[in-house]
Amino acid sequence: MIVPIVERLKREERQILIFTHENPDGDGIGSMLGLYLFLKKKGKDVVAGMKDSVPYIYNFLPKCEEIQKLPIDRKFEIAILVDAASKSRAGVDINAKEVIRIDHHIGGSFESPYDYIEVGCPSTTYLVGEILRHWDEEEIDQEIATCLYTGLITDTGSFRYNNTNNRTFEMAEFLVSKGADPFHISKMIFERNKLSTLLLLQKSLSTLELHCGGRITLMTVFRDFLREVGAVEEETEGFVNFARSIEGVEVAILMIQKEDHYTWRVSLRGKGEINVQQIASSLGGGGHKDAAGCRLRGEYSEVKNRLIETSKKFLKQKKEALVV
Ligand SMILES: [Mn+2]
Repeated sequence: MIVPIVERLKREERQILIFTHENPDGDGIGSMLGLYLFLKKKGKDVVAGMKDSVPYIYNFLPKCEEIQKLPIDRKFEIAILVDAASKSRAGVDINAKEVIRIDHHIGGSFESPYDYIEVGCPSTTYLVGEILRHWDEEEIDQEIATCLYTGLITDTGSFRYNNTNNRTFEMAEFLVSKGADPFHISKMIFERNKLSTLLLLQKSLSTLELHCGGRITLMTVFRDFLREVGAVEEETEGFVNFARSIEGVEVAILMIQKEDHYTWRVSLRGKGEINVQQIASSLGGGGHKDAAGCRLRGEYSEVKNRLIETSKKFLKQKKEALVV
């Protein structure tokens, strides 16, 4: 329901915090900034914040330098969480009396009666776009459109994934009519690679393993790789898609080793019938049907085997379901 959140934000006169998940992607930052810029134009007292700094590939986004680093030592009356299933995904404590969630992830917690959640939506920026269009289409300018378009293309893999449909293109058309420049935005995100990113990809590809007759692929980014090529963790964005791109792959897994060498950030991507969100959630994570993630702790081979065995189990279940 779009009316409650729009009416609520129109009425709000206190300071509003907008925040997103840690390791932010184009959709998280795009939704946060798009909403932030619009609310500012409407005269609202608004702060945008996240745990991490803005990743290099998104540093072209308008006013991204205004994003504050969380935690902020202040209590907010109201906060808006975008593109995350629960406020714990922020990676820091959020000191807010009330949290409203705008999101398209499966499951997650309901934070407020004003939540605007639609699981079938291509991106959270799509939902923010709907809210702003419902409120005041005239106020959507080139900067806001650029932020929202960014989330739309990053979450749909540049209109390639199965969340791409007529609604995706209708929103893209609208945002382009408001000044979003598809060529410029794609160039800024995808055509400014650092050499260190390519060297990191080279090392990571050398770890590629195929399991279950090529239906499962797994790649690892060890902490040492980052040090050896002078890269940072955010440069691994999109690596998992190389593992998924191989013919016949149904589940692609990327393991990223954290600073303690014992914690692993895991990305899962699906292709076809399999629902990787179920795999992730059985391991304490979450996400969407084709893109999900979780965090695991343990020795490398132990965590790797757990991921492969769990994926196998879900592939087997899928096969049995098809036979029945
Ligand atoms: Mn998203």
